[in-house]
This record gives sequence, C-alpha cells and structure tokens, in this order.
Amino acid sequence: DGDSVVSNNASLETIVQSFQDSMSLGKRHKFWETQPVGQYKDVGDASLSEGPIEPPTPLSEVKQEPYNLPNAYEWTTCDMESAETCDEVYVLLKNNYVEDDENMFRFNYSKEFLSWALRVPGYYRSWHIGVRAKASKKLVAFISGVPARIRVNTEIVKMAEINFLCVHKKLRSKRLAPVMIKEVTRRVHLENIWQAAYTAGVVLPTPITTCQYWHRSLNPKKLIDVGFSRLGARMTMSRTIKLYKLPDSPVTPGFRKMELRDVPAVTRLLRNYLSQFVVAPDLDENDVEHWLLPNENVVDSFLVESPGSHEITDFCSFYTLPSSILGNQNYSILKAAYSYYNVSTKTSLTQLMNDVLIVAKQKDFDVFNALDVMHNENFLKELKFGPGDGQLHYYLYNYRIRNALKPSGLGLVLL
Ligand code: MYA
Repeated sequence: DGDSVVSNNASLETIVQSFQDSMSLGKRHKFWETQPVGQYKDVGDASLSEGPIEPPTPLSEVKQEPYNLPNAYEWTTCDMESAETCDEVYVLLKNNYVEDDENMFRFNYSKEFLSWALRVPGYYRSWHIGVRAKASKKLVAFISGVPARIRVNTEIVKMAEINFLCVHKKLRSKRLAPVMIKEVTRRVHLENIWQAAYTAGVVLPTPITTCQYWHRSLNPKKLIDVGFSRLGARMTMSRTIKLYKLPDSPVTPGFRKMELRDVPAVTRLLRNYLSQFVVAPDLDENDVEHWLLPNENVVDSFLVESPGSHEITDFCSFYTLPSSILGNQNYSILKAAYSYYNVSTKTSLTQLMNDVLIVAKQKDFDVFNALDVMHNENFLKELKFGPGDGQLHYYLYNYRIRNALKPSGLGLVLL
C-alpha cells in the first residue's frame, strides 16, 4: 500500500545517505548546492537527461554589474599582454597556488606558461579576473577562463575552461572563492556561453570522473633526496638509478620535433583519435598551432614521420610545469613534464612514450607525470610509472552526463 511505499523510499534514502556519508560525499556544500552542477542526490537518477542542467537566460537578464566584494577589495581585469600584470599573477600563484597534501611542493607555473595558457585563440580579456586590495593595490586573488569547444558524446558545446583559481593564503576561508566563481560565471554568460569544464584536487558536487596521476622517475636520486619518492623495499640507490636508466636518444625511425608545416597533418591525426572519447576538445588547426606547436619551456611535441611515405603516423606531447620545493637545503625546483596529447597509429603507444621519456630526460626533467586518461593505462606500468597519491577530479558546469565515465573515456587534459 501507499504507506509502505513511502517508508521504503525513506529507508532507501537513509541507505543512500549513509553510503554518501561513508564516501565523504554527504558533505554539505553551501555554495555548490546552489549551482547548476550535478548534485549528489541526483547520482544514478536515470530520469535525468544528458545536456544543459538549466537553459540559457536572455543576455539582457544577465547581471550587468560585478558581484560585491568585501569593502577593502576591488575587481581588476588582468591584461596578460602586459609583462607587469603577467608578473603579478605569476607571483601570486608562485606563493599561493596548489600544494601537495604534505605541503612539500607548490606548482610554479612560469610566466611564459601563463601567457600561453591564457592568451588562447579567441580569448576574452574580461575572463582573466583579479582581486586587489584597495589600499595597496596588491593582487590578492585570481581566477581565469578561456574559451573552448568541448565535445560530449555527439554534442559540441562552447565552454569556458576555468583554471588558476587562487586566493592569497592570508585571505582563505572567507568565502571569497564563491564570489570569484560567480563573477567569472557572469562574465562567461555575457559572452553567451553557458557551460564550463574544470578540474580540482578537491571533491565537489559532482565529478564526471576521477583520475589518478602516475609518475615516472627520470632523476631518481633527486626525487628521493627531496622527498618526492622513497627508496623501494630491498632497493639501493644504485639499483634504483639503474632501474630508471634510459637510452640516450629516441629509437623510433622518423621521430622528430613537430614544426609549423605539420599543423594540418597533426590536426587530422588528433581529431580522428579524439573522436573515440566521450569528452574531448574539438580542435581545429588554429587550436593545434596554439596548444601543440612547440613553445620553448612550455610545450613540447614530437611526431613520427614515416621514412618512406613522409606520412605523419604518431604524435606525442608534454607540457612543462615545475614545482617549488618548499624548505629543502639542496634543491628549490622540481622539473616536471606532464603528458599532454598522444596519438599512436603505427608505432606502439608504449614505444612512443618511451621515446618521449628519453627526450624529457635529455631536457633534464626530474619526473614525467601522466594521468590515467585516454589510452595511458596501456603504457604506465610497463614504462615504470608509479601511482601517485593525488587524485584529479574532472567537472562540468551546467551540463549533465548520463553515464558514469571512466578516466579512459576522457580525451581532455586541462593544464
Ligand atoms: S582548481 C585549483 C584551485 N586552487 C588551489 O587549490 C590553490 C590553493 N587554494 C586556494 O587558493 C583556495 O583554497 C581556493 C578556495 C581559492 C581554492 N574549486 O573562499 P572559500 C569551494 C571549486 O572560503 P578558500 C581550479 O583552479 C569550497 O568547496 N570550488 O575557500 C579550478 C566551498 O564551497 P562549498 C572550490 O579556501 C577552479 C567554497 O569554495 C575549490 O579561501 C574551478 C569555500 O570558499 C576549488 N578548487 O578558497 C572553479 N576549493 O561550501 C569552479 C574550494 O559549497 C568553476 N572550493 O563547499 C565553475 C565554472 C564557472 C564558470 C561557469 C560558466 C558558465
């Protein structure tokens, strides 16, 4: 009868609740609960369809004035073409951006990297948002968006990729982040864009998938000295160094650096490859030129050109993101390369990635990192990557995905 149905539902809710609590998903999110994102209560609800969670509002109804900040602070649009402003953003992030759980390392994105990551084809200056202290004019917080076309299953959706959210250490836990997120959302809406993609190390409602970082030691002695890794059980330093030793130069015939003339072929190769993933960027030649053409100390790309036919058959790339080493006597910088987009059609992915490890070693990187996205699982273990402790959660704003996604279904790497 009706009553028993109600009580069954109630007990089901209790079970779901305790499941969510046990998964630490039951946590309340005062801000995120108000946003058009997948909510924990909707997980597994098959009646919800894929696509926008809420429809666009008419542009005339988008709030025209910025959100209010606490009185001592003011908004600033950061002109990343100005070397001075770029330097201010760089310093804010260098001192206050993401650290590992043990506070041993902090990301140290270079100015060249920030300029590359933010001044993308068709970018909006208004999406590079800073907060200054009114009195001193010091930059104390930052958030950024850049435009992207992201394909979700068969739909190509205009989105903002949101990154570099940072609040100065002295201003934490004052609910500044929600104001910054609302402000970037408002400015994205003003460009008639209603969806966004972002990643974070923290769990929020609700990841589309959760990825793991894997690390390949290139300079094991330094990694152990700075506490990034530990000597394995029954291992000596010299055995460890031998274990991670690599050949002096790449082994695949026709393996070379990507050049401007390769943009059309690389675009074709990449578009075809990315079409198999559930979520992936929709890249044209302009995007490929910006994101993948080698850019000194920012992004490196290599390809295999068939010695006979001159056909481009394989492609691989990584970006450069050093970390500051906090409080070590001997070292201050960890040189890390991050796997970006890789495509193999003729050379095996494992051999391709082994060649990329060799190049990264030649370029003096200490470690090569990769997420378990796309087909990366196929080479991680064989090439002696070890699992890291950090997780990276991927999110979409105002877009629901119907089916749970595995990391291997993801064809998107955010910086
Ligand atoms: S991820 C990198 C984030 N940056 C860092 O981790 C650097 C070091 N940490 C900090 O600078 C601060 O701790 C930050 C939070 C700024 C992160 N993403 O102001 P609060 C929620 C989203 O009191 P603070 C990246 O850049 C938190 O759950 N929300 O906290 C992508 C809570 O809400 P709720 C986050 O510690 C960013 C509220 O903020 C994050 O002083 C994508 C607390 O605010 C986080 N990483 O400052 C942003 N961390 O109560 C979303 C905390 O509900 C974009 N919170 O749990 C959304 C799409 C927007 C565009 C839409 C267009 C259509």
